[in-house]
This record gives sequence, C-alpha cells and structure tokens, in this order.
Amino acid sequence: MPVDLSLYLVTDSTPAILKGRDLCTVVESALQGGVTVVQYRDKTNDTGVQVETARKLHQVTKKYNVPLLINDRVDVALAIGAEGVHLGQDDMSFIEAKKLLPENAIIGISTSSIEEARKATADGADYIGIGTMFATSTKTNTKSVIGTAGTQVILDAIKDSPIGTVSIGGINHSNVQRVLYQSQSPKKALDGVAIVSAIVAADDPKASAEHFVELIRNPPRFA
Ligand code: TZP
Ligand code: MG
Repeated sequence: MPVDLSLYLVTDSTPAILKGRDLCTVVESALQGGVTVVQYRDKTNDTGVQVETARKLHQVTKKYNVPLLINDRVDVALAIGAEGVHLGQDDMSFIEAKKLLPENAIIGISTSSIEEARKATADGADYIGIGTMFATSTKTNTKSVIGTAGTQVILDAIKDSPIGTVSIGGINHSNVQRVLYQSQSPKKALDGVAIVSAIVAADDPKASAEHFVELIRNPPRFA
C-alpha cells in the first residue's frame, strides 16, 4: 500500500474546531504526535486561500515525510503538487481525477455502501474512507451512519482486494479500539482511522495524536 493510513488526520477550518488557532501550527503539532497522513479539508475558504493554505501545509507535511491529500479539489492538489486527493461521491470521478493527476498520485474515495466500495475498488482507488462510523457534529450532512456492523459488511465485500481502508466519523480515544476490532471481517480489517475534532479541536493536538498511536498499536482494552 502506498500510504500508511493508521492515523489519518482530516483538517477543518471552521472556528468551532480551529478555535482561532493557526491550522499549520495545529497540524505540525499533530504530526509530532504521530499522524501518518494529512488531508486538507476546507469547506470554509475560497480557492485563493485554499491554495495558499495547502502550500503552507505542504511545507509542514514534507518535513515529516507524510503525504498531504487535498479534499474535493484536484485543481488545488495540482497547483501545489500535493501527494494526492480525497474525493467524495459527488466530486470529480476517480477516472477523471486519474487522468489529470500524476501517475503516482494517491486517490482516496469516500464510501458508505457495498456498491460504492466495490466501485472504488474496481476503479483502482488507493484507499476508501468508510463512513459515517458514528454521528458527528463535524459533518451533519452525512448520508448514513453505519457503525461497526455496517463497516464490517463493507470490508467483507472487498475482502479480496488489497485496497486501503479507513473509518471516519465520531472516532475518539474512547471508541477507537472498538472501531478497529469490531469492524474486522474475517479476511479484512481497517488500515486506520480518520479523525477531525478529536485531534484538531484538542487543547494539545500532539498529545491527542500520541494517545491515538498508543491505542492503535496496543491490543484493545475492553470487555
Ligand atoms: N466524513 C464523514 S464524517 C466526517 C467526514 C469528513 C467528519 C468526521 O469528523 P470527526 O470530528 O472526527 O467526527
Ligand atoms: Mg467532497
């Protein structure tokens, strides 16, 4: 697999989550804590600001040798030479993005059903985001909350593919081990978890990321 998805940070530029802090500073702190991939997701700012912010973030992620993926915007990824993109079901299709991006670009696709997961797998996506795991105030227009049972069914449907998999939605320190272990199908497990608020809104993003790394690496502690 081209990318370590184990602790996947998704950024958010809304004041409620960023709380007046500088996004690059927050992301650098999270990288120090062990985040393995960063997705710049910005539903707030216009294109000019997004390109400028993405370029600054890229300077930071490169220092840590961690890929930067751009949410939604293939044009922004191309403008700054990001390592890849993350596309939802309503964004540019995988096929179109593949034509525009460099050969080795990472392309991830959001999925919430067996059909979407199978299509992304057949298309040749590098990984799929599977969600929404749990309802979350970070994204309220989510198509469906599928929980660990729904995630397990999707993993089982793509069990014969080496495609990367990451769960997203409402994941925090208290539930991350449950998410990873209860979602496993006999032949395929999640490769990682994607987190927004539990890291970006944390008082200490580095400590939050470190705690996630520890929980992800160690055997689960629940009954
Ligand atoms: N897609 C599905 S849920 C979600 C996205 C981008 C937001 C997840 O945010 P949080 O704060 O980790 O629950
Ligand atoms: Mg999108």
